[in-house]
Amino acid sequence: CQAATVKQQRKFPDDFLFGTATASYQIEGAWNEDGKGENIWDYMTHNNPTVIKDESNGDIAADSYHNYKRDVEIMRELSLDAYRFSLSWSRILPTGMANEINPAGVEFYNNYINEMLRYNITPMITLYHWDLPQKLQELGGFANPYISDWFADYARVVYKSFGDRVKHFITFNEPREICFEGYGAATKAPILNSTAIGTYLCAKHLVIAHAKAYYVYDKEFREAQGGQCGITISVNWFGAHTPEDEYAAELKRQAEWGIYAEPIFSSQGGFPKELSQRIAEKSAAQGYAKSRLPEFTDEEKALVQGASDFFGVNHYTGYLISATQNRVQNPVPSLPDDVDIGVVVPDEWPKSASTWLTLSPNSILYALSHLKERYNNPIFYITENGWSTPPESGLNDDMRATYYRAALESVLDTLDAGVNLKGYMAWSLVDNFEWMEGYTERFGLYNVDFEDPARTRTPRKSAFVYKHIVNNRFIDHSYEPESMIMTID
Ligand code: PNW
Repeated sequence: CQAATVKQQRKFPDDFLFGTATASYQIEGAWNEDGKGENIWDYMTHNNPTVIKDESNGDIAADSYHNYKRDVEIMRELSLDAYRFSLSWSRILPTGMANEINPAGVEFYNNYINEMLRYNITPMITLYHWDLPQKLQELGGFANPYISDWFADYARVVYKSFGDRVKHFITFNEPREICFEGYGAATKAPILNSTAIGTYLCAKHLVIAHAKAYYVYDKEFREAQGGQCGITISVNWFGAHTPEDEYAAELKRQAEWGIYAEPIFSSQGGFPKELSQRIAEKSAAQGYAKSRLPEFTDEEKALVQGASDFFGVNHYTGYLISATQNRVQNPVPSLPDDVDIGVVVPDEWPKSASTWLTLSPNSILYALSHLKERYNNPIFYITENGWSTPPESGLNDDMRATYYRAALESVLDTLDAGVNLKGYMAWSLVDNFEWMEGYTERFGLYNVDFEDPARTRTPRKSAFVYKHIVNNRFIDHSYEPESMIMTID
């Protein structure tokens, strides 16, 4: 019918950036080559291998350190406009401190960037995607307020080395996963499990570190380099299960992303109000002299507020939040106990290979419309979005193609709703080390053969589907690849 045809022909703007994303520890390998220092994932996986589901690690991973030219060739096969990747801090600064730069590390990233630029692919750099130099962890990592100075010094080296050619910098990938999973729980390195205050201490120090790195760019480099500096926050959608659950859903949103977004993007600055109040009340009842959530000084609040040129959003899924149903026993005290809500996932939402990831209809539109209203429509990039399959499903990944088409329809709805969204990065270019899940879950548009020393990459069906959308700027739901042979257009 007419209406359906019109909908199918909705187009992505010509200047909309389509790309894919990866992270250093998940793809590079070469963990101790050419002067790279040890990071917290090297340390944890080597000293505590059983924390990873298949007891694997990123020592070799997809070996992108030696395959970077093939990776850029894949970007060309996919007709990508952009590529988001992260830098390994300890490859550039082996001890984490800026007094000693590893020239081979800088050279590797120069080669990688120059190879992308040769083919007109816009590089987007993430400075920190979870692989802290181990030496800095030994000093407390994000629990030490000096992390903000160490990070700003590292950022200066990065802008100075690459900013002549790279115009998009993202300071941190996913503060929630760094702070809650790494410090407040034990589900990411450094598995501190400091449930009472770990998340909150890290949150404060991390947003200050972001702001200091932002101002290094703003004051020392922007004029000469003319780029942008932002942050990527994981924003899944948390909707109310029933109208009575709206407050519970709001608390959950504040605990998941508001705690990092509000200090930077809100007009008043500081931590989100309802969450701060809840933590203060619980802390008092638990006998603490002060709230477990540290406050910002006025000076810190002013430093952080407004310190970003764009809002990077990693979005994968949605959940329904209930004040009463499905509540679980959490450690006391902890962030989950402070929030104390239940999560409902309807049975009809298709399931991926990851426990946390279902296809939640329209979740991109819900999440980004909410952020647009709350934070006065800043520039947004979707810096990650993707779907996992089990290793045995190989190159046949119809469900990933279904997921990407649904997600990109939601992106079109989001553009129609007036959200200032400038690009979309699929997670991920190739299969890689999926953190605590090792190699048991695959996110790649390309399969990687991890048994093969060459780590051969082969396109999945979804790679052809994504390429077709990128090339044609619309979503053809009936497109089927004619063969599985990929070429460069
Ligand atoms: C992201 N959640 O993490 C990371 O940035 C990637 O490194 C990772 O490989 C990818 O997603 C897939 O997991 C997330 O619980 C971790 O909603 C957890 C969630 C979302 C993203």
